[in-house]
Amino acid sequence: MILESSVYKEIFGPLIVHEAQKVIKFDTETEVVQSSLVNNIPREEIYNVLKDLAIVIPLKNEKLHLLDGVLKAIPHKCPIIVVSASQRDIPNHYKMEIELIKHYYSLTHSQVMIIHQKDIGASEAFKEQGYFDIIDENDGLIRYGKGEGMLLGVMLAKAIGAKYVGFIDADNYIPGSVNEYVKDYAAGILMSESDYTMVRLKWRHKPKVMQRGLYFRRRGRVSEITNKYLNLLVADRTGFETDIFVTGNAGEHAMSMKLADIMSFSAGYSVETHQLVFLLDKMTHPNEPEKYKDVYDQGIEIFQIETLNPHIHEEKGTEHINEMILVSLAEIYHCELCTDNVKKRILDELYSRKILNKGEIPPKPHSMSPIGGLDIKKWFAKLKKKSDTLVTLK
Ligand SMILES: Nc1nc2c(ncn2[C@@H]2O[C@H](COP(=O)(O)OP(=O)(O)O)[C@@H](O)[C@H]2O)c(=O)[nH]1
Ligand SMILES: [Mg+2]
Repeated sequence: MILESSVYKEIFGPLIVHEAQKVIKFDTETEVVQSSLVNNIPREEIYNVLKDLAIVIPLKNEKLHLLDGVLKAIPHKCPIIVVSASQRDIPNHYKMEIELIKHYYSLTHSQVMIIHQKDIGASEAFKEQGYFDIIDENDGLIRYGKGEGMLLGVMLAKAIGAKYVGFIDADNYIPGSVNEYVKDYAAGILMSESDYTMVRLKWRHKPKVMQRGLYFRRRGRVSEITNKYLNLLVADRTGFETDIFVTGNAGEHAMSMKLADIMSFSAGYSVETHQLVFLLDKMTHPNEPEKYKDVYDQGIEIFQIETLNPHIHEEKGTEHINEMILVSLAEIYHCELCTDNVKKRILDELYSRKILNKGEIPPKPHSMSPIGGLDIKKWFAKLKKKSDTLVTLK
């Protein structure tokens, strides 16, 4: 794959944030490309990474056709982990997902596991380790929420020995784009000089159906706003305006397990913004710097890759968009780095969009502490022993 070279980057403490890099040529071999403007990452190297890159698919009542396309597009060597929050009463959507996955496995023999987010064993395994951040007080099981599903997926990826974990949403209409996303993750991982790596994707276009045909939008409604305030958060602290962050809501992203171990996840839909806010907040001013010596020595590299494919996913309506804006801005509003000036501007944004009434402030997001300290072997053994929904096919 030929990507634009990373020419510009900004450094905040141990964070090295690379400017967006476009995919120039999707599939290349090992030939030398004579240009300092681009970076060639040969197909062979990308394929070598795939077996260590587990793909987590968070899934909630999506169309089965879309899940089918996503599964079939993920490269064969990547272990797949589906974390489902789909309904189990009539009609039992989870049962249909299992049927689909079994059929997929019988045709491909591609390693795959599926678990329901309300799995009894999964909650027992967390509780045994004293980890309650993910537990729902009402039923004692794991809470619903995208962030919670992702965290469960990370634990399963770690349990099966994956070195990297990437996330792909289940509601994607273009299987070919899914195939690209996984390889973009691998390319980012290969570009990194640190063991602490994150690769976030920025889609090139998001097509909309208009009266005169398809219109290829460059920006999404939510991400445009989130990115603006993320950049403002940094600018207000450093005194230098920036537009470095372009992936504040990147649902499609991957990270090394070493980074996942020290990463906090947030509840629900704010999870992607939370990751960046958490890294800015906690890593630029860590409470226990000695704990993060290796992180400081190596740095945390954040790549933002602009995909070749357009992104077409399920449209979930204005209410969902407003919810995303609210929870993403709430992450920025409540972080330690946020200044009074940025807080005021966030409130103005939310009031003018009528997402909040005047005088209200965004609810404080719920965050879940890093999982690096948990005993993964014990966790997995407990989960398997008590599980009532896990299906593993390999
Ligand atoms: N496991 C799990 N997945 C979820 C949950 N909520 C949403 N998802 C999935 O997360 C992905 C992204 O959610 P989506 O509603 O499409 O939001 P958006 O694309 O970020 O606007 C989709 O595949 C959803 O099915 C949840 O509570 N648990
Ligand atoms: Mg979606």
